[in-house]
Amino acid sequence: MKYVEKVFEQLKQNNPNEPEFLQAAQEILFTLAPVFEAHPEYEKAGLLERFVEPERVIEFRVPWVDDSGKVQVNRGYRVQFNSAIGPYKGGLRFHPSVNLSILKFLGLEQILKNSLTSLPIGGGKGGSNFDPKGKSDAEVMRFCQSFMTELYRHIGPDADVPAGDIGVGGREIGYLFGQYKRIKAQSENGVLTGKGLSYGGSLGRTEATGYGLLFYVQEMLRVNNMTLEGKTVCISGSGNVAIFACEKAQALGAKVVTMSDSNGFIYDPNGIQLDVVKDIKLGHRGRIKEYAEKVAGSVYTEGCRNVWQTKCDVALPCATQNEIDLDSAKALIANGVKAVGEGANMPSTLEAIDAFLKAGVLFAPAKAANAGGVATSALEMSQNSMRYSWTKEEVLSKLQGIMVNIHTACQKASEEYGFGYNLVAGANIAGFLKVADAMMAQGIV
Ligand code: NDP
Ligand code: 2IT
Repeated sequence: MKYVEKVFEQLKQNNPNEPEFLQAAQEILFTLAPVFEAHPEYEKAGLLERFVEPERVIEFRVPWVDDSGKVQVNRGYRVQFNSAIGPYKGGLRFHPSVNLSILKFLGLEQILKNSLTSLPIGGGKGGSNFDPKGKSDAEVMRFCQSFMTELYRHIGPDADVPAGDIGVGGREIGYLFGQYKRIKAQSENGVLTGKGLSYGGSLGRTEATGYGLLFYVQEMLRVNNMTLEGKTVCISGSGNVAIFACEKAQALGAKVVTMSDSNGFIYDPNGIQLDVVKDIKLGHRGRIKEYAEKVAGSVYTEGCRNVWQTKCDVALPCATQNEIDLDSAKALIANGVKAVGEGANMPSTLEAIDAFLKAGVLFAPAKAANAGGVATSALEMSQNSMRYSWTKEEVLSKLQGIMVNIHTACQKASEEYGFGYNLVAGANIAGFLKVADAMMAQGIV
């Protein structure tokens, strides 16, 4: 049995109840097989067995009191997966579905994504099964304060630097930072990223993941002699990533016709009016359904999965994991989709990715295509260390350079290891090689 197969079999036995983690590991491990053939010393060093095992997992109780005076208890986590190339770095997700399987899949992806940025950040992820939806600001604040009262002892600007993810945006980062600073009585603003501009945040971080996705997709289309100009684009989600993906897609001349939330999706044949979406989602945390009530000619459909039945040239899943299954992929392919760019983490199932690649659809995998968010987080850390800040133009121009470089690295690694133009394999290999080199240099730890 090949090394990667042996390690994957063992991983399945060790983690039988973690389907998302195994899914992410399977996709990564099997594209790494040629790397281990070229580097037999990696197997001797038990590199892959160590790579798939988090360095540390922290799980804790998060008690808080709701507005009615009732005690609520949630579960908090931080997965400190790999620190070979820098402090653990990765977002916090607050969503009722959060469990260890989901955070370990996200943490594993994050190691390679962070490596691809070429910046010195290791991989981590955390969060809670707390649901911010429908909670008052005061409840969210009390929850964040309780969460940080445990988390603070495990993080720090040189140890582990959390940021946002689903359910964690500027409001939550503000409350988390306030509590960290209060406990530590130190001005360590590099401990979190995604901060407000008045207390150490970086210009461009809010837009970075969505804009970065479009910079990556633009480059992928360019090397395949296409552009976004005049293309019809379907986007899922209507959160941070989706909104700024839409903004940049429109700026590049595409027509975005869908957006969604967990209840359903909107279709606007005239092109989404983003100011209306921003008003609904950023203005008052409303539901996407309201768009159809406000914009004539648009339609709302209940159920978010059906969004992928819409005819489009480019699909940008920006909501959550496994939102494109094989049936959705088949529908997109039948409708003539030319490119898929993953804004969300692991939005396509393994079967869906396979179908896209076999059909010759250009496919930009999440760990490369959505790396702009964490890359800009690392730029925020740099600015915090320098006690200086760059202009928005400077940050976005660095971001664009990073995204183009990631595409080049993915293409090069894929071709070098015999996969042709396959950005899934290329992202895994290019990301892994740097981590592997650092792990080999640091001994058996
Ligand atoms: P937000 O919380 O801002 O938005 C999430 C969006 O996705 C909302 O529209 C939400 O709808 C929808 N959504 C969430 N869960 C589900 C679900 N189970 N089914 C259907 N729709 C769902 O999060 P982000 O925009 O930050 O994150 C979106 C994706 O991008 C995630 O996969 C995240 O890991 C990834 N990502 C985020 C980065 C960042 O910088 N923020 C960086 C890189 C990747 P509803 O409001 O109804 O829940
Ligand atoms: O999945 C991701 O890359 C993020 N949620 C962003 C992490 C970060 O540290 O900015």
